[in-house]
Amino acid sequence: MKSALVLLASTAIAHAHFTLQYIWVNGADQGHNTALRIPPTNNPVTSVTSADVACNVNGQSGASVSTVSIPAGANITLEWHQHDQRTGEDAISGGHKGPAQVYIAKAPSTAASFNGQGTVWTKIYSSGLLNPSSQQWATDVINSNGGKHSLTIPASLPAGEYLLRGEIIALHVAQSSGGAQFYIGCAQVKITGGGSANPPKVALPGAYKATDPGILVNIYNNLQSYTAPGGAVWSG
Ligand SMILES: *[C@@H]1O[C@H](CO)[C@@H](O)[C@H](O)[C@H]1NC(C)=O
Ligand SMILES: [Cu+2]
Repeated sequence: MKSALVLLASTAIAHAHFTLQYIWVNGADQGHNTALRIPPTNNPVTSVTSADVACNVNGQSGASVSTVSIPAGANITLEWHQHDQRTGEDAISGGHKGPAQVYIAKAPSTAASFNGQGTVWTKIYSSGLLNPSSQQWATDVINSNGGKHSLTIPASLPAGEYLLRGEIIALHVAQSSGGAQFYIGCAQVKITGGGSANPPKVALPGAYKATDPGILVNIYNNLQSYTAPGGAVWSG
């Protein structure tokens, strides 16, 4: 009995991955999995050249997924968890350290029919190594905040339907090529109001290389600075 429990516990640790499970709009929780393209498992993507880098496994369409309305300039919160719902366990297991980033891509027509492929993604949020002396990462703050982190949708973003892509990169085994773990979740959103900006865009896959200093990196060697992959944040 005891050894079975130990085995169960170690299995849980080995699979302590996570997914994006909730989106909040101006402080209002939209509900579990609402407007989100749900991957089949909580496993990370590890190949930066895979089409799954855009919106995770099975993430190229969302015909049965709703699209949530968001006013431009709104405060959005993304909430991540290891397992379904808010179980009370750590949202992200403590060993998973790294940056959180958010990108947005305008759909040619509906968000539900958009595959997110091509040079379509604008980075609107990035948080990485926050305190080198304590080695505090964005993931540590998200974990202590119940899996949540917030950002502003730029007010000048044009109205229309978009994919909003949250990403957390876990770097605990990133000292080996292919070791970085990309946790990705896409929400289908409809931006209302907005402006006429034409923000810079990158392709995902495309913008990330396996050898980028933010992807192939040893975080256990008193790292003093960290450059997340995908270029600069555009804030409108
Ligand atoms: C955004 O909303 C979250 C959750 O309601 C809140 O904690 C945070 O302070 C807000 N951020 C801004 C910039 O208003
Ligand atoms: Cu994991």
